Amino acid sequence: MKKIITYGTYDLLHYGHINLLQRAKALGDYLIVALSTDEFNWNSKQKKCYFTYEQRKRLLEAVRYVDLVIPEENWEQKISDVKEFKVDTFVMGDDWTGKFDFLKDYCEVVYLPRTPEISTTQIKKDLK
Ligand code: C2G
Repeated sequence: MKKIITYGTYDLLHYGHINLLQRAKALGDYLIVALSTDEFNWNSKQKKCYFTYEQRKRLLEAVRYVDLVIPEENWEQKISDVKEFKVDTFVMGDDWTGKFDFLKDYCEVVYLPRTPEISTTQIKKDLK
């Protein structure tokens, strides 16, 4: 069974996120999403989420491409996650290209093109 992992905040879940999850799952058989906790978002990514971790987790668990949701609590957990879950491929959108190449010692690293025009920031701006 080929296991894929990806990381993110996934707040105000939108079709750009779904496009990423769909393509990530297509690379294997089992997709793990490491979902940024509220504390990690606030302390390390300066992101204030609209939905709480539990709400964002529930939304992701309802997505057909997602098999497991685990918490992302810090920047340092990726290597141990890859080892613990026996991950074959790490996937991120290409806004992160190169940033996680250190994982190539442990698994395949794939950066997928982002979906243009849509972002949580844009949604919040438009709603204003
Ligand atoms: N994404 C995308 N297209 C968009 C918006 C987002 O493909 N229009 C992708 C991002 O590239 C990322 C995933 O969807 O792979 C989740 O996006 P965010 O929730 O913004 O994740 P981010 O804040 O970048 O967190 O340790 C890694 C970080 O947790 C990544």
